[in-house]
Amino acid sequence: MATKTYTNSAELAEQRTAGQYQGLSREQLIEAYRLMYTSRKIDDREILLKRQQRIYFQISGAGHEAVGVAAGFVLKPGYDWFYPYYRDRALCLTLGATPYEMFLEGVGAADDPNSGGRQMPSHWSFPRLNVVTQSSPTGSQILQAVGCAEAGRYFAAHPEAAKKASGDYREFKNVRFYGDEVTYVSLGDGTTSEGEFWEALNTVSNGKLPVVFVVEDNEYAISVPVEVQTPGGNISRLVAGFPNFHFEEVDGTDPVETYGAFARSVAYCRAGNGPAFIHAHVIRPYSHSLSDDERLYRPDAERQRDAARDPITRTQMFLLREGILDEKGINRLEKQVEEDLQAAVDQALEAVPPKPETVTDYIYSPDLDPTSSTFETQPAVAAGSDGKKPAAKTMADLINATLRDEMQRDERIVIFGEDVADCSREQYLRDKQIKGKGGVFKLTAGLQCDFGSDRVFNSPLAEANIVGRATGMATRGLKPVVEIQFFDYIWPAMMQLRDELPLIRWRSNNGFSAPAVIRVAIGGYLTGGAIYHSQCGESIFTHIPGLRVVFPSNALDAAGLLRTSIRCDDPVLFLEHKRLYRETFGRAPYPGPDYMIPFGKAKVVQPGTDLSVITYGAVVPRALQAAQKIEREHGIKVELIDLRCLNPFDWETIAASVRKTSRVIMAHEDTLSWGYGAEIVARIADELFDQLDAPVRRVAAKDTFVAYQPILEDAILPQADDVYRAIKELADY
Ligand SMILES: Cc1ncc(C[n+]2csc(CCOP(=O)(O)OP(=O)(O)O)c2C)c(N)n1
Ligand SMILES: [Mg+2]
Repeated sequence: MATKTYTNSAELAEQRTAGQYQGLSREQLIEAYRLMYTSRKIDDREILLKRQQRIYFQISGAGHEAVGVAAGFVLKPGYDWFYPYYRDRALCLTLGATPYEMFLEGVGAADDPNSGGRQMPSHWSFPRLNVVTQSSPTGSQILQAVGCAEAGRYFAAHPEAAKKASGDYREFKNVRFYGDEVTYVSLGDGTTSEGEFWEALNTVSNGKLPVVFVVEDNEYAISVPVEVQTPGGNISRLVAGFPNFHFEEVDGTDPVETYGAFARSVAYCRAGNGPAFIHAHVIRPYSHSLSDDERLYRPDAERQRDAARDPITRTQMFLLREGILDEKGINRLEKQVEEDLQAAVDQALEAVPPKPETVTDYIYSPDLDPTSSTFETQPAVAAGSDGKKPAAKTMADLINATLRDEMQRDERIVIFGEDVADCSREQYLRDKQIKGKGGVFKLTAGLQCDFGSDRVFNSPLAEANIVGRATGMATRGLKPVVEIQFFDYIWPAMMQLRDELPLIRWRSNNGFSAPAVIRVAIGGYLTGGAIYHSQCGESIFTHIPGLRVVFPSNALDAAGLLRTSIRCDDPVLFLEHKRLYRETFGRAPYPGPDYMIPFGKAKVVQPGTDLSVITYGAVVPRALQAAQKIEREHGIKVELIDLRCLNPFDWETIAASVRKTSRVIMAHEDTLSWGYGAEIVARIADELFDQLDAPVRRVAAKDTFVAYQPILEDAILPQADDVYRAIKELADY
């Protein structure tokens, strides 16, 4: 490993970079070459191994080596944080990852520290170095890096919050922070076209966050050249207007020049001045990956022009020219590297593959089970102020009260989202000119006033920004409880929700975890909500392994399940039905600051013997109305089950009820086809076929959108009458 050059202030860095070779010693320059050469030779060995079918994929860092080594010389492993994309092999080597560890990922070994055989090679994850698990979607790492930097700043301001605590996720989440750490994030030129890149620039610029952005510009995104991605062809020109940045544009095939750019940039960030942006011009001497043939879209002349700038040969020539190494020295160094790599390859090819029975390990926390009795407590209702019965409160009230008590108990909780703050212009609050907003549904009202603007704040109007930052924060040990204003607008965050947040633990083989809570206002029956304020769609999220999905129907359950969501060690999608926020149905007094309901435990709303109705959310009161009416009119006794939690769900309660009644209806507000009920009904058909006296029925929304005109909305969404009719038909079957 290289001798590290730690730059602690802008001044020191400037002194160093002003000297010969930007302050790099001759030993460091030799070490730079050794690392760059090692990186290139690992790629070459992997290419050979792929051709021999000993590994299954290859993507190289060729041409990008000088950037990685320069960054690795300036930044500190295990201190700073790293979100490096797949071309950053040289960076990881410089930080302390070994060639053997890289070959382990290639062969997909059980001992692969990156992912235990779960991810392709070059998808870096080295917990000991603070290299955070990386994925394949281009650009999804950037907002997480922003959240990571925000968490570092938060812990510096709230050191008490970093302490361990027992009884919740904090027991299993070590927090490390130093106060001046910097977060590195890199991406390719093509990836600057992703919206999340711009959402990230927005937040680091506004928040002056210590993030070093590195665009490794090899002028191609697979076959698409840079001018198609970047108007004018130069990303530096486009981002130049963002305030608070330190900008560098360098020849990224020159390790010395690039080192200088990193030294100045990191010093700027570390001193707390704001973010930095390094635009490094590099080359891509090999095709995009082994699945690509660049000769199909790049003529020879262009490829030869690139080859003339190859950082390996350039650096070799530089060492010879400067008399730092002679030819013999170069040969000796290269021979040693190749011998070491041979040994690493031989060892990796002997490595044991992971066992098939481990495939479901680490989808969820192995340490804390939110379905366990740890999360089962009784309500502790305090008497009203006059000693009388405490007042029943709405779901909105109890969610607000639960957030308040949890924030009091756990200083790691931060809340952000669109409009969730009382008022971003704090002065108005201080002067008592205004009362404050606290959410479009007022669920977070008063929390900014009570806990401060660094714990409750507005995000930009960008949903990926909310979930991506939350993921980065949760990875560092914070507990973000963020809000998506309407379920209908969750989709810009879908990449983060489907490919990132719930996968962090599994894909890193338990190296990292991100137990964030995403609160989402969902559902219709609004008379006037129309298409874009009324959708359901929960089954899209219950289809994602690693994500807990909760959907309470009443105030008490919302309080108990929200607390479990916050204290548990898994990511949770907490769905709050807008129509139920202030409904008379299901109001309850506040159940106290420790009331919890375990996940995956349904509630039998009403016991019955003739027929089971399984439902959740806003259909619960509608089904209850139907069940009461049918008992009055026909004496049919319905057992009504509120699932409350959709992933995991309470199969035992469903099965026990079906065994008892032999007739079952699955009812939900979402559309019928491919809806949540399909899974439940399929399982009943599979496992309880012998118990049934009638076909399994479903009541759900029509397979269309929720319309504005109330007559249409009524016709589209399932009503109490629809449930009533289904019960009658099935009872008569
Ligand atoms: C969101 C997403 N879209 C498409 C892809 C397929 N893909 C993988 S790499 C790549 C090109 C990336 O180009 P660039 O950002 O310039 O990085 P480079 O590979 O050139 O270093 C594409 C399109 C992907 N991985 N993720
Ligand atoms: Mg590129």
